[in-house]
Amino acid sequence: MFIANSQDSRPTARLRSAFLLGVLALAACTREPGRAQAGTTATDEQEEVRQRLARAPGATWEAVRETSVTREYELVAAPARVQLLDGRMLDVWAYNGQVPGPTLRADVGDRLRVRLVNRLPQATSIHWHGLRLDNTMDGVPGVTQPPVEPGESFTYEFVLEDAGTFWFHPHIRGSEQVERGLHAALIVGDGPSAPALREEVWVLDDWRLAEDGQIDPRFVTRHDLAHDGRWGQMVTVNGVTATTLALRPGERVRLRLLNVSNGRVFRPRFGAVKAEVVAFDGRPTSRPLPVDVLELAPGNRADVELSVPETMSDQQLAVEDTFTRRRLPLATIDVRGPAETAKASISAATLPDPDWSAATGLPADELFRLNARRGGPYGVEWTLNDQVMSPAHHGHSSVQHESRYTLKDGRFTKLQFVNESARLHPMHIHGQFFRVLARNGVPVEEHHWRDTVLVGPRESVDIGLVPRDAGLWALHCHIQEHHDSGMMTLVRVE
Ligand SMILES: [Cu+2]
Repeated sequence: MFIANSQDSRPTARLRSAFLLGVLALAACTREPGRAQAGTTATDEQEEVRQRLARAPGATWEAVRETSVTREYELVAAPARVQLLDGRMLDVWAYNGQVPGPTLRADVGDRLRVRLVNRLPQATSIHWHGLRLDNTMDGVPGVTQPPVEPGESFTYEFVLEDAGTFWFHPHIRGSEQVERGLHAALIVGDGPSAPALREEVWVLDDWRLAEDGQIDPRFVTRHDLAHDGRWGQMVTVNGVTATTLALRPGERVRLRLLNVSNGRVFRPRFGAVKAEVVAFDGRPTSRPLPVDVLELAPGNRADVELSVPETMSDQQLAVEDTFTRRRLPLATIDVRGPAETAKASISAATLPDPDWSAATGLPADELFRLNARRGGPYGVEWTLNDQVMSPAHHGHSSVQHESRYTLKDGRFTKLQFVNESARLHPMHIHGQFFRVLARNGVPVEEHHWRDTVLVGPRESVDIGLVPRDAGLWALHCHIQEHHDSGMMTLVRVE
C-alpha cells in the first residue's frame, strides 16, 4: 500500500505525493502475503495431477546433444560515438563500437565462449536473456557472479541448449546501460542441415533524447517510475529510423524481432504482406499464429515469417507500431524486382502444446503481488510481495542473496502474478520457459512458450512451468526502471 508520508509537511512534497498517488493509482486494499494463499497443503490428488502435467507430451525437452564446436567471441563494452537514429552522431555505450552490438551466431549444442571486457565507467555484466544455461553463467551480479568492474574482464562459457532468437544485455543498472546501447541478438541455429531461409534481425528500441539531441542522461526519474519506465520520443529498428527491407514478389523471409527498449511495448503490423508468428521468446510456436496477436513487451522476441504475394510488385509498404494510439512508423518494405518462386515454409518446425488444462484446478504454488511504495534511492520503489531487491546495488551493499521461493526440479509448478498497480509489468524469469495458463482467472491458450509475460494494470496472470535447471534464478519486471528500483526477487530451483 502506498501512503503519503504524514511527517512530510512541505507543500511540494505533498503535491508530489498527490501526483504519484494519482498516476500510480495504487490499490487501497491489502492482501494476505502470498505464502498464506499459496497451496502448501496439496492433496495427494493434486500431486497426481502435477505428475501427469509434468509428463504431458511437450511439457519438457530432451537433453541437447553437444557438438564439438566452440564459438569464441570477444565483446568490449565501451563508450563510443556512432552514426544512428536519423543519421546523427550519437554518444553511446556499445559492444565493439556497434549499436546494436554484433549479432552472435552459433548452432544448438555448440559451446559459446564470450570474453567480456569492461571499458565502461561503471561495473557491468552480461545476462543471456531467455537461455537455459549453467546458472553460474547467467550474469546476475551479486547472485551468480561478482560485478565486472571497469578495467576487468569475465569469460562466459556454456552449451547452447535451445535453437532460437535470444539476446544479451547487462544485468546491472540496465536503466542506463541498456538505454545507452548495450544490447545485441544471439541467434542459435538448428544446425548445418536445417533448411535455409533468408533471415533478418530487427532490434526494436526507442530513445529519449535531451534538447542537445543526445541521450538524456537523467535515468530512473520520478516520471519513469510513476509510469511504465522510460519511453523515448524516437523509435528505431537496428538503431536507425529509416530501415528499408527490400523483398521480391513471392519472396519469403524470417524476421527475428526483439524488443530491447527499457519500457516500450511494440505491436508491429506489416500491411498487405502475409505475416505469421512461427516462434516466440526463442521457442517455435505449436502452429503459425496470426500476427494480429503479436505484442512484444521489453525482453520479448518473435520470429515472424513474411510472405510477399507473387502478384505484388513495385510497392512500398509501411511497417507500423500500433501499441499506442499514435501509429509509429518502424520500417518500410520495398517490394520490387522479378518474382521469386516461393520457398517452402519453415514453420513446420513446431513444438506440441502440452495439455495443461487440468492446471486450472490447482492452487498457485507462489503468488507474486506487484506494487509500488514511496522510498528507496529514487523516491519510489517497485515491489514484489512488498519486498525490493535493487540490481543497482548488487555486490555492493547489504543485498539479500537468498531466495524466498523454492521450486522443485521436474515438478509442475503454477505461479501467479497479481498486478495491484495501474502500470504495466513484463515479468521475466531467468533460465526457464513457461506458458500462460490464465488471465484474470480465465483459462487462455497461447500455443507458445515464453520467458517474459506482460501483466496489465490490475490484471492477474497464471503461468505454468516444469523447472529443470538447478540454481538461483532472477525473477523480475523487465521494465528497466521498475527493475532497478527493486522489482526483482530470486527463485531457487532444486
Ligand atoms: Cu514493472
